[in-house]
Amino acid sequence: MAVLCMAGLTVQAQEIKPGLKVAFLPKQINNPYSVITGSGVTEGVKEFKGSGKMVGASDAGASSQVSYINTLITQKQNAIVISANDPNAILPYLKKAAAQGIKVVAVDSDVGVEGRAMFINQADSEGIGRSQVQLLAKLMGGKGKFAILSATPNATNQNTWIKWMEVELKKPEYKDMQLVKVAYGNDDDQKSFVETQGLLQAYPDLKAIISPTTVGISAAARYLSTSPSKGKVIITGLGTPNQMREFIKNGTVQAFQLWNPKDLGYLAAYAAAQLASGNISGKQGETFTAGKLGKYTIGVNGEVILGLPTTFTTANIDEFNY
Ligand code: RAM
Repeated sequence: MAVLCMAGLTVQAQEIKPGLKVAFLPKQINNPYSVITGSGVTEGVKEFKGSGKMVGASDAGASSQVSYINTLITQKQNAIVISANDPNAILPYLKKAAAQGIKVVAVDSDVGVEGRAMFINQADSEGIGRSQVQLLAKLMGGKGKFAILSATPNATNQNTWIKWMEVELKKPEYKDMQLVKVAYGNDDDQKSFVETQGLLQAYPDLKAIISPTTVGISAAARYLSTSPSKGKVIITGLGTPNQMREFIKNGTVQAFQLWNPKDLGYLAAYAAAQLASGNISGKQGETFTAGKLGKYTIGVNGEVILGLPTTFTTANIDEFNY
């Protein structure tokens, strides 16, 4: 950290060391959401003149990230940016990485405080969970049966959001809404598609499916778009505008939400670099700059929040391209 003296003021400039090796290990490599987040990581790494890469398995399996972490340790990466499929499965390996001086930053789906120095969260988890229910209630007219189509059963992010959905659902205004089932599509397109079909068959009077995963919501919308339930059953949740555009345009989906995954990756790359440069340690109250996104303050348990999610409808979907 250099100290600059400007007009009598002492300012601490956070210089990022050149040549830092930053690896991004998403939940799965072929998920369009991961690809967009990865492009944000790459943009950040280029700006601070590091070398970046994205590695990972094509499935979101509980232990599929382990061998990649081991390889990144061997390669002596300066930082690992990771989104957890199953925090327990990877914790010992992340501890090993940290013991060798590698800075670990969780992004999107936390690995737990013991496994990382910081967690870059897309938005406040409570806010995501509650606003998902608020949107669902609006679309359902506050009445009827609905199911959740989630990602993997141990995904930290989806489980936290579902917990907050359940808290929100206890409010009296939702008394006529009934959650009948939480199904898991494992962030696998085909499994999510089949689970959607199963839900519609098992609950013929199902009024809505809420899927807080970009893989689930797009598979569910694809199933619904050619089924007799189109226009009758509501699908909402978290999706990317590019994957959901056709379903908004053809009337299968009315509204869904998301943040900008590219900004999320960009912010995580800067956090990793600031840690690896020794400018921050991940403690609450520390601040750091993240290029064009500006200044962030580290919150409780090393958490940093990107910003607010957006709701996409036919009125604004064409303003977004990711
Ligand atoms: C999927 C993944 C990811 C989640 C998004 C909303 O792509 O499960 O972790 O943040 O959906």
